[in-house]
Amino acid sequence: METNHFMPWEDRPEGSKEIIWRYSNNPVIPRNLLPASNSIFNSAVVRYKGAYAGVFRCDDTNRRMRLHVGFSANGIDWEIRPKPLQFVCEDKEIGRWVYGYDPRVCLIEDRYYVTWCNGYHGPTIGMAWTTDFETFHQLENAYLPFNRNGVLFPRKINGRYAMLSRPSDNGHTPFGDIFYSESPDMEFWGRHRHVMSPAAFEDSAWQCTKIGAGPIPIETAEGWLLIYHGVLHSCNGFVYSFGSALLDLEQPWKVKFRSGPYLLSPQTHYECVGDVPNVCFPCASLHDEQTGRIAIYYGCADTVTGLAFGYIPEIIRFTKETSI
Ligand code: BMA
Repeated sequence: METNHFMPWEDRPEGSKEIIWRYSNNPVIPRNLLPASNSIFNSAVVRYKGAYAGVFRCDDTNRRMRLHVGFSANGIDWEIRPKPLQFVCEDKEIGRWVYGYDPRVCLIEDRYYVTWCNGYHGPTIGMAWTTDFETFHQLENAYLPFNRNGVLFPRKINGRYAMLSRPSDNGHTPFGDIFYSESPDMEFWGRHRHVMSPAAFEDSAWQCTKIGAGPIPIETAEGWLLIYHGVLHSCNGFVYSFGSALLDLEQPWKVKFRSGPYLLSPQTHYECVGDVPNVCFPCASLHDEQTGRIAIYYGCADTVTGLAFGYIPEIIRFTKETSI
């Protein structure tokens, strides 16, 4: 059980009725925090040793997609290592670095597992674990290409590790459903189940082109709370927003509720203007069970990292009341 109250937090602005509100000092991570970073976004943050650690997507000034390790005392001010993360891998074929992006980090028992979109003849889900954020042991890729948005559950379900993913194509995929897979050992993934398709345009247009899991799902009495991104294909290109769903605790491929309205969509300058305009892309959250507080880290316009806050019980109520 979570007892640590120490997490980044800012109260809902006075007069606001928003379920999710933005940190007033967004973006928390600027694009040029590193000497050679073009952009830092779509990144993963976890509690670590009474403070915070993270794996960050840093695109460099060659526009190569790299992962970097970072540390923070308060979850707001980050020190990111300038040197890209290098995985230790027993298999040369798998360990050969091509590109990596959109990391998630999930604590399961005593290991922090990193999943990311890993270049191996196209994007697939790379896997690694660490206990100290120094040595990262790379495992086999979970799936065949093409796949993105591999998101682990924080405990075994029915005796097996569990992961959501989003089969895709080799480009800017114009489709995408969320699937569930199980593994006895973090190497062999199977028993694939369909979770969710994009919504019908008439019901919920922000999520009608493709969807993908965001932060690690949170276990609640009402089911797994999943924050996920959804995409609308407008006449100016893709628009990435995010919403919420509740998945069955023992059979997480069964969707109990799914929000019709988005929780957050690109509306501020730093979400609407950047290398890829109109993107809010959540990859991590911190929460506190006692107060119900949640802090969501999300990539903004593929350029910087933002932070938004809310209360889990309010998000659950919203998900149920607006469910499609
Ligand atoms: C997706 C991923 C994300 C990115 C988004 C918007 O396909 O590549 O990394 O944030 O597109 O460009």
